[in-house]
Amino acid sequence: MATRSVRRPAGVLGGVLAAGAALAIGYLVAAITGGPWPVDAVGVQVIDMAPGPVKDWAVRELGTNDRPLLRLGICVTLTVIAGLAGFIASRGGRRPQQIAVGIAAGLGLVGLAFAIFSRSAATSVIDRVLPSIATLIVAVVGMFLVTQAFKPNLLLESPTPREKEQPEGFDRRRFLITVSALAVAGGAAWSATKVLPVRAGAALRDKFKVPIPADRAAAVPAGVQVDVPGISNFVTPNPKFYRVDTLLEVPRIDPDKWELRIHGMVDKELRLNLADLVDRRLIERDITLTCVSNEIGGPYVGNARWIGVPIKDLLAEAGVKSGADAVKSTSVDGLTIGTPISALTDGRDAILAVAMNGEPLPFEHGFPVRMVVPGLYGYVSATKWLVDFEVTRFQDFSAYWTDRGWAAEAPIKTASRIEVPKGFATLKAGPAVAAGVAWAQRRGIKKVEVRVDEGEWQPAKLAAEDTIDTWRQWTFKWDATPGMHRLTVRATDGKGELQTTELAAPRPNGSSGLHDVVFSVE
Ligand SMILES: Nc1nc2c(c(=O)[nH]1)N[C@H]1C(S)=C(S)[C@@H](COP(=O)(O)O)O[C@H]1N2
Ligand SMILES: [Mo]
Repeated sequence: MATRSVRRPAGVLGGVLAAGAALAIGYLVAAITGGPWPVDAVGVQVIDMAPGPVKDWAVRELGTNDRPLLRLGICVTLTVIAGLAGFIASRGGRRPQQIAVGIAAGLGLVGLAFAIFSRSAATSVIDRVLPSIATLIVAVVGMFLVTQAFKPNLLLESPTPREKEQPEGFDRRRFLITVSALAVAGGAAWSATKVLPVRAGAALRDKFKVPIPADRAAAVPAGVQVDVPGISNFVTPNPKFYRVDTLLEVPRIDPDKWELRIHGMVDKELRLNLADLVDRRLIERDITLTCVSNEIGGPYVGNARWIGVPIKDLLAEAGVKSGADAVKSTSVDGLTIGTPISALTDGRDAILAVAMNGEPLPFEHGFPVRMVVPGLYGYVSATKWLVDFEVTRFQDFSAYWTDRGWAAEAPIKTASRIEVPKGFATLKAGPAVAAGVAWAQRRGIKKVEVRVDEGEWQPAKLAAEDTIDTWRQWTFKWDATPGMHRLTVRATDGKGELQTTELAAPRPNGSSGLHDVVFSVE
């Protein structure tokens, strides 16, 4: 029959648009409430449950791109299922219609369940469920309307005998109205999230004024930045700072509502709001952060000027009970990080940071308060969106990444990276300059050496040192002769210890081995 060929694609289109409108409207409600978009709620579970090797692969191959890809994958999966539901509905009749609406309701309920149980930054239960409830309602109503275009239309009629009296057919007009309405509603909701300042965000961050630290950092010495095109900025601009976290949404905490509880094995529990916190002695320091997931030569390292309260002051105020050897810190989304108390009290500049490069912390980097501890990889020290700080013992808990096969304690390994030339570049023959960075936070960098092909190690020229907690740039002049060449770099830390050549993958406690680049000279 003639209409069959139209009905089926129409059903699929209707199902897809119902899903699209539901997801878009859910996204808008999530933007307004700060609650989790159901897609993100599912995504967080995927992240939490992904086996280590899969996650390592995603971080390595996709980097920060794994976030949009994960969202896309979930959206596509949901939309395909909804399209299938629409296809079923296009047969007309009670059963297919029930199945289609049932599938829409089922998907919506799954989203709601994930929103309730997944890690999320939403603080109130209402915010947590509203986006999924909106999604659920639009999905069910949308799918119901789609089914209404396909005859016989018996969804709301019970007596079976009447089924025969109903004409088979396709209500084209009704279908067009429905899909147009879904497309417009979905499109409008999606556009609204782009144009309206709905993410009450910016305003929240503007509420907080960066305080003036009592103990300022010295000016960054002249000569820390080498003048070679293609080298990193010595101070990483905030928008370029690498980012590693395990949520798909970015928590947006209201600084007026933020509170930190310092408790556990302490003499006196502290509860601090943001004003209380910055009312204490503030220090300003340049500290280079590094991620344990960074591959040899990888990008997950950045250097910033931070302002914050020394953690040792807060611990002294609270009074650490004997026997405690760890702090378990928790972020607003429930992620936990374990840090040795020794690293927080041995005199290094471990801080609860409130500013990054002269601004309040960007939302992506932990606004309003995060930890920064020189010398430890981020996953054991740099808790963003910090809300809870418990003095405890390593043996009494295990943190988020420790549960996923990463070491409980992880000092940063000495590393060096070639930034110029890039691998597989083509250079002109003649005098050439290579350049890069090296880091060994807490120890500093004393020497960097470069090797051309299998030649002798030759000293690179070190740029000025800022502090032992920051990375250090270097340059190396050499004479490039035609052909394929390889440059390899190695660093020696401030204690005189050479960077290890032993090859290690990031898991469990950081990659090691020498970085090299291969390129051709013409
Ligand atoms: N709340 C929270 N804090 C977190 C993380 C996270 O996933 N969630 N990731 C940690 C890791 S693995 C690193 S390397 C640093 C990265 O900080 P950045 O994103 O500001 O560069 O933050 C740490 N703090
Ligand atoms: Mo990390």
